[in-house]
Amino acid sequence: MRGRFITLEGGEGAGKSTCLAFVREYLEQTGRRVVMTREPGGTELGEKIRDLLLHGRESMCVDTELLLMFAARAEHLATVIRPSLANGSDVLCDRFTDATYAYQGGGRGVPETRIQVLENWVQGDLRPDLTLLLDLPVDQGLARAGSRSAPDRFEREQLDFFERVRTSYLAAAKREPQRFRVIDASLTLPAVLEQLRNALAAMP
Ligand code: T5A
Repeated sequence: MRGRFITLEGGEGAGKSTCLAFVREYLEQTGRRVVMTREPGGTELGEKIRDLLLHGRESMCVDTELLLMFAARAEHLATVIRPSLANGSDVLCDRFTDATYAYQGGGRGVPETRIQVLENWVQGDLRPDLTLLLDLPVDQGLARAGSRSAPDRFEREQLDFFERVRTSYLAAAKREPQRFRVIDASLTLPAVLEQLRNALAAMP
């Protein structure tokens, strides 16, 4: 039986790292095998691309950024995601194509139709079975993220960029309510984990 493809999304500092560990543990306790991975990255080549995208010193045009996201994704799908799903493992992925729609689409202004072409090309008909969207006001997320190490290329963006990212994520969740679960990530950690538990328990 094919595994389930579960993605975690959200703006900066939404608490994904904290929540991923919880989701993994929950799934394993219900007897599932779990492959936890992330985007951009998840493969040796993908991690090199991630480094260019997050920490590259050269400026980068928007199309280059978009294509690098999908180049890393193609490798990730071919060598990690598809084989793991095929052998029955659940794949738990820290960000996926919804992040491209939110950051390159909403944030950078790339037309959705252009992203759709790449999505269909690279993924075929593969889409996540469940997407957990950690939502919180931008200023709150940035305050949480700000207490960490030096900001990467995305974290150095301005407030309005992150507002567009959030708007884009929420619009996607509204368009596909059967796939998305919006989690109020502004609450305390126990309250966030409770929402995640409910979303996972309702999963077929
Ligand atoms: N990107 C990615 C694109 O532009 N396009 C794409 O297609 C893809 C796939 C890297 C960047 O790439 C971009 C988006 C990103 O900018 P990333 O590594 O996932 O992606 O980047 P971050 O969003 O920066 O992820 P982080 O792991 O760094 O942040 P988290 O996981 O959201 O936040 P986390 O868990 O470290 O929490 C932040 C702080 O808040 C606290 C935590 O303890 C921590 O200190 N916290 C809470 N505090 C109070 N209450 C709670 N409920 C809390 N939950 C967590």
